[in-house]
Amino acid sequence: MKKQKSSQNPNIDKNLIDNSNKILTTNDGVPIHDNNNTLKAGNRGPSLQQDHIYFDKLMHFDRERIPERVVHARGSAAHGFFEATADVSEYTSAKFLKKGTVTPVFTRFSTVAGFKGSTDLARDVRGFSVKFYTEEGNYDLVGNNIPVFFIQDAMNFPDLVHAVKPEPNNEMPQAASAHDTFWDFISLMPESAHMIMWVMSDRAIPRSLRMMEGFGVHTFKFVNKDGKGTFVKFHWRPKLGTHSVAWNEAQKISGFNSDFHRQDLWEAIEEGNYPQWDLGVQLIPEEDELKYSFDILDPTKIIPEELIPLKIIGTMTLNRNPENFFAENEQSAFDPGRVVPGIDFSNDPLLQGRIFSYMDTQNYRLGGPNFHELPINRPLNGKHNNQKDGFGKVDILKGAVSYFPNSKMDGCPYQAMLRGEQGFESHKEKIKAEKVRERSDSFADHFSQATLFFNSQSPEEQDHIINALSFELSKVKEAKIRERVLAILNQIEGKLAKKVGDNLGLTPPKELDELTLKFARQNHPNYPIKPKKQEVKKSEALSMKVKDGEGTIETRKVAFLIDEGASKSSVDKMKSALEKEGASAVMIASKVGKLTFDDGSTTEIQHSYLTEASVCYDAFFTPEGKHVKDLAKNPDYIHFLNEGYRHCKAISFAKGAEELAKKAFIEKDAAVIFESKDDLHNDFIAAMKKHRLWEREKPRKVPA
Ligand code: HDE
Repeated sequence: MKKQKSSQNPNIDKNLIDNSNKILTTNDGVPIHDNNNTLKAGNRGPSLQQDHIYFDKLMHFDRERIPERVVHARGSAAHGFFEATADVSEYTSAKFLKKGTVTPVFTRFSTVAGFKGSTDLARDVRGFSVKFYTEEGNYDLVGNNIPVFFIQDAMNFPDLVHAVKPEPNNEMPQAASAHDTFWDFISLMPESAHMIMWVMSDRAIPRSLRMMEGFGVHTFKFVNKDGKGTFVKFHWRPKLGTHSVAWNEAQKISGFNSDFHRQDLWEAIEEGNYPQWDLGVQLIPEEDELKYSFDILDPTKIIPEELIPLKIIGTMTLNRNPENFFAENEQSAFDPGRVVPGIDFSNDPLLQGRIFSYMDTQNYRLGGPNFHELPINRPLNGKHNNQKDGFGKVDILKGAVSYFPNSKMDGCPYQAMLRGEQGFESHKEKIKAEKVRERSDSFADHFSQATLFFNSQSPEEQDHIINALSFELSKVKEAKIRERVLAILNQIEGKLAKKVGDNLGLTPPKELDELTLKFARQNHPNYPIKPKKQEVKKSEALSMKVKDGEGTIETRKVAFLIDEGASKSSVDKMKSALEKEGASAVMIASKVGKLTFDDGSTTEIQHSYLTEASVCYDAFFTPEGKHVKDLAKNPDYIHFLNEGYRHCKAISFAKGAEELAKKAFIEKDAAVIFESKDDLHNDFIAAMKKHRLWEREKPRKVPA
């Protein structure tokens, strides 16, 4: 897909600095004659205090770091636009959702627990934040790639984060939940059971940021022009499908290329392969607020799509990489409290707590209250108010008036209501309540949806969850913590608990641990409370398995495994078949540099079996040619293949190259394509469309 870079952010363009053909200056614009030597008393003497040029440079350098985000520190971001495609005026007056409206966006994806320099492929939730620069101010949809959360009340958030982050005494482990403090916390918080199923599933190790769903998580409210509210859940659906890597693969990618996701997003946009997501909403009439077996205000619950299907209301396209990581990605400030007319909050206690935290942390992280004036955060429709001064003020407010009401400026900036215009109005809601610190018992069903998630997975996906839990819990040193978690798993699904228990050499306790119950009873004195009958037992949307006849290979990278003397026509035929479907071919050989094909033509090789890893590719093709006998003796080639086979990827061999499969550990299956037995190009593409043949894992785990 090649698209015109349409909607861009003029605030970014206006502030770009281009140094080409410019003289080097100090921060005050004074031209610098010598940028190599400090000012000294004699060329071997001490430095002088009057060296304003050196001080100017070092003063800035010494302050070049700002605090990283306390969570979601590592992120990758891009600009783009959102186009509204459906009429939702019945539900919301938000102007950017009016059918046909195009709104610039800035989107940041992140991992949660790791530091700014940690690996992209950590097992973790991914942040999915979108800033819409609408004509009525900025709207931030600050979501995740998982539709539920660990906790129900914001009061527990710092504890959750302290538990998952590296332990405070030795700052280990980095970007990993596989340690005692995280699982200790989880074992005492049964409300996290549903989220744990998602985080232990392959959702937590995406193939690409371009292949993840996004969710607003909380229930929000749409408000229409008559002030009528409708509850709404937001979903982003990637056009490329939702896909993940294998855990063994994720660990290896972290070693080979810890920027794997960042690079993938950057390169796709540079190449014009602009990632796209549809925005879907689930709409819940206000009168149905209490209709379901779960509470729609509880952020540990989904609304199954079988109950309320998605309505697609627009599409987001990311089509421009940032010019500068710090100015755009690092200084961007997302805040779920930033809503525009037509969108409001629900009373989800987690969401309510978030409304304070983001602006507060941004005030600190970005050095004061004027972070809204940074180009990346500035609303495109301009801002007009009497909030003046403070660190780093950029705007220059004209005139003597900075108060309201005033007569000297004709009451300006004026309130929307004074001139009959639309401003943000909070949705009117009747509240009759006592002031309490309590949790509603409608939040007390901690396991039914965890069971729904597990039961909705394919058998292979279930195995991955079992393996992930076994991996994580095996890193936990304290046996009691493992046992408490096993007891929780037993409430979700007996077989699941038993299999994880077997891997850990433990029998899962039948009942929740006394300590777990003690903590749960702080919120629900009668815990456990019998759950209501579930409306849905299995939900297709929760599985990532590609359905028959679906799937795309667009933007997938196929490694062509070649060497001197490979057949040019065999390579070209496969390459053009793949390119027709939007995939690309990367040549890999024994050596980097020039390679000669059988017809005497040459190509430049950038990656060799030694310097590149199979985990960076989606599928493999070995063409025919004289290179076959050399490859048969090349252990790095054999390792490449075996690893790809272990990770359940599609592998194809042209005629004459098929014997190489035997040298490796490879046996014929639905995603191993032999030209003599299959339709080489079409069957290879069909296997790739399925993403992975996960069924291969069970009978034949490869020693790779
Ligand atoms: Fe966040 N979260 N969070 N969070 N969150 C932050 O804000 C917080 C929660 C999410 O790309 C922080 O500017 C509290 C849920 C994303 O810049 C901080 C609670 C969801 C990002 C903060 C939550 C998220 C953040 C850290 C519980 C999914 C990255 C830096 C009440 C719906 C935004 C910052 C970006 C970042 C607080 C729970 C998503 C500390 C108190 C649930 C995607 O303010």
